[in-house]
Amino acid sequence: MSAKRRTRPVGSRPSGEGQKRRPRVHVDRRGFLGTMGTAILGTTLYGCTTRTQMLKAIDSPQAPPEPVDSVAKARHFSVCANCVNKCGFEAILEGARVRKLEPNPSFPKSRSMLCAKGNAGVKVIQDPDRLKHPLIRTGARGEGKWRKASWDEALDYCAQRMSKIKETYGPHGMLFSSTEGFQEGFYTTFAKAYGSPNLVRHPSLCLASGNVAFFTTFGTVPEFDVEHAEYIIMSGANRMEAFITPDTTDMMEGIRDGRLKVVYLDPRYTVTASKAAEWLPIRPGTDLAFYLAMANVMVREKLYAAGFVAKYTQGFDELAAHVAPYTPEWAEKECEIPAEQIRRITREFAKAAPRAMIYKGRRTSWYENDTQMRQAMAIVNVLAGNWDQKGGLLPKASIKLGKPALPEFPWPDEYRIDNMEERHPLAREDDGAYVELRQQVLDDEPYPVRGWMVYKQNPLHGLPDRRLTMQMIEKMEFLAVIDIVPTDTAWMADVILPESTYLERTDPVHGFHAPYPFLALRKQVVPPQFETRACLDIVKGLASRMELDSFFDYTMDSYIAAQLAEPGLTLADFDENGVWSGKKARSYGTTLGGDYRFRTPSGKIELANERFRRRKYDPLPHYTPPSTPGKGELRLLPGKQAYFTHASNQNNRWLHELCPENQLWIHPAEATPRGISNGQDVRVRSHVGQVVMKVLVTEKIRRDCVHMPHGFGHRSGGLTLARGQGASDQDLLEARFDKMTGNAAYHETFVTVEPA
Ligand SMILES: Nc1nc2c(c(=O)[nH]1)N[C@H]1C(S)=C(S)[C@@H](COP(=O)(O)OP(=O)(O)OC[C@H]3O[C@@H](n4cnc5c(=O)[nH]c(N)nc54)[C@H](O)[C@@H]3O)O[C@H]1N2
Ligand SMILES: Nc1nc2c(c(=O)[nH]1)N[C@H]1C(S)=C(S)[C@@H](COP(=O)(O)OP(=O)(O)OC[C@H]3O[C@@H](n4cnc5c(=O)[nH]c(N)nc54)[C@H](O)[C@@H]3O)O[C@H]1N2
Ligand code: SF4
Ligand SMILES: [Mo]
Repeated sequence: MSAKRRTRPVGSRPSGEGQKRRPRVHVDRRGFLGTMGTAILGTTLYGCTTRTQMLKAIDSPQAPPEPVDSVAKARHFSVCANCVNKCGFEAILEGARVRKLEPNPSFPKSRSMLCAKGNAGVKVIQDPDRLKHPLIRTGARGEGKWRKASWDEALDYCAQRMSKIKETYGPHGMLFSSTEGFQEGFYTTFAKAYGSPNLVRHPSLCLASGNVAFFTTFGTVPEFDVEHAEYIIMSGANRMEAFITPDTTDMMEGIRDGRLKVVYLDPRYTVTASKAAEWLPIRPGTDLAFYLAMANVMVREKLYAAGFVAKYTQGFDELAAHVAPYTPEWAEKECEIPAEQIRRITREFAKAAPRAMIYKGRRTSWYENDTQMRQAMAIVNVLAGNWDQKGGLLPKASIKLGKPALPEFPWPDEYRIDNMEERHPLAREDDGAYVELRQQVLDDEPYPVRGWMVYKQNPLHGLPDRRLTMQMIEKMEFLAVIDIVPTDTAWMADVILPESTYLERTDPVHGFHAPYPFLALRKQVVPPQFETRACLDIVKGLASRMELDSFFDYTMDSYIAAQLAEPGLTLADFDENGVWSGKKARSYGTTLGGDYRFRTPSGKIELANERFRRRKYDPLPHYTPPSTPGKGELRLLPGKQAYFTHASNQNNRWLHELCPENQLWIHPAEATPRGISNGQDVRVRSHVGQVVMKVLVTEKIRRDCVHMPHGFGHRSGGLTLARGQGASDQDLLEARFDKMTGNAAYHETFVTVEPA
């Protein structure tokens, strides 16, 4: 074990979710599709499902509604939780039953959009497979033998086991992991109160590298004013299928109205590619070359915003010298986009500036040099002078909320097992680096971790190389999962704690940044079904058994009251439409003009990155070519589908019927010589695993890669619809990560494909 070090308290670094009948609310096909918005209708799921299947699914009969009192009509505004976006909706009830979810047009972020997943929220409550009461494992791990337990019994069991872990291995012997959600803060409070430094969240599987690159350039992670942009260049940010509100809607409307040109780079012809003015089928892993060449052209042809650069930025001369060799002709050889096209696009982009942007994207867990690539994107934005301008990049604005006072968290007696401070000093320490953390746990390095609690996360599907996650699970003396359905990870647990779904809970008030700061309330629509509880009640139950009550000296009501006290609001402020906002418009230019000091070492926007330099990284992005495939190998590119959120709703009945399984996309020129024809089963092999799945032979993908929609191939015996359908990319992906931030690198795996 390493020498004991006294470290700062967990979470101390602020850096860097008698009845009359009334007419039935019948959810017919038109109704279901009508609320999904144009973005979804544009989403033809290639090789996923047929139109007939889709209509059949939408027409699926529901249980007949119970008779209701026609006078009982309440407005149930709340907030979707089926993905990170948290769109607003209004629930239509019949009696105690949720019949339909409609978009809430007053919700600034999502307006009249509620996607297929959001609509299918109705089936989240009604899912016959959902977790209904606490379960304690009786058989071998993964055998699927459980006994139903009371909450008292399950919480006693967890508290005893967690206390035992603390006694035997110290508080750092317990790992807490979670993915974002409005109640996640209660869970992380519990983890810190317990005293473990080992809390790991989803950002190192998702957006850590992009956030670090933009944060260190601008001193904040900007918002992107897509609504007012006229020219957007984006790399693989598949906004028409991987939704981000309001960007998806703003982009759709901008294109529809002819005021926005989108240039989209992706080795795959996605739905976003189909809506873009230009699709550039870039060679995978070479986007950095493209952006360096853009910077080269802007500097050489003096297309950059010279006044802005002189006044607000630092490092221009260094950048100019750095990008001099990165000409479009050089880039053409790397990314296979003609030099003249790069030059023309750069000129158009500069002309449209400041209403022009390089869109950062959200999932940036791509390659091992991802931070450098995103830094180049940030630099091109700086050269365009779009900072704090209409149609450009804006500083994040928010409404400050209050919080009940908490006691101080205990000092952990060990440092984090993933040693963020030394390995990834620029990434957010509290979020951790999941891929490396898993390896450290497997190696007992520098100390053993033998307990793991998982909240709202499915590590067997979220992390690359499932085998390693299984090994980590097998190492655990205690594994508890808090979820709403029996996921693959839950299936391996010792104890499963069922949370009430988002429709059954009131959550803390949430502050949003886009399109302008506003607050929203996720308000309980129906009471909790079965023996389920909200996260706050679950962690309170644990805390009270472990003498940690002082961290939870509040109820949901008093917590919300403390939040609202700060802006001087009450719950009544949300009555009208579930939303509160002060000034209903974006602000521009708040950081410009005066003596504003950017939160960077130089106090300016940094073209040459001083935080990087201080940590001995290159202050400017150097190009490294992508890794090369072995003979007959193709690069595996995972990605999202419009109907699913990661691995979380393939078991939702409506969504399952729309698309029961995933298919491997392969170009005909690669399929034919391998004797592969459309629809057949193929064996896909990587250096760490293999799967058998159906194939989609399509010209919508470059020859040098294959694509596999993420989130399928479930194995849990509790998921009756999703189990055994399609294959999981995590069986194939290697445990690679971005060197600077530790963010997973999901696009660094090569596979072979052959008929099965
Ligand atoms: N190969 C590959 N891997 C990826 C990605 C990829 O594209 N390809 N994407 C990455 C990205 S961007 C991210 S953000 C991560 C996400 O990784 P995860 O967060 O693990 O993803 P999900 O599968 O959405 O898991 C969320 C879990 O929360 C549960 N849940 C839903 N609602 C509730 C609730 O109210 N309470 C509780 N307690 N649980 C709830 C769901 O049932 C589900 O099991 O995955 C990453 N992993
Ligand atoms: N429907 C739906 N919407 C979602 C989610 C979801 O699971 N489902 N998840 C939400 C979350 S947490 C996130 S992080 C975002 C993710 O949003 P995105 O990042 O837009 O989603 P992905 O599908 O993971 O995008 C990866 C895209 O990059 C392309 N790509 C791969 N390699 C390269 C390359 O080298 N260069 C270029 N230019 N492109 C490449 C892939 O072909 C793919 O189309 O979506 C959010 N919205
Ligand atoms: S994008 Fe869809 S699933 Fe995500 S919050 Fe919005 S409606 Fe819900
Ligand atoms: Mo994500």
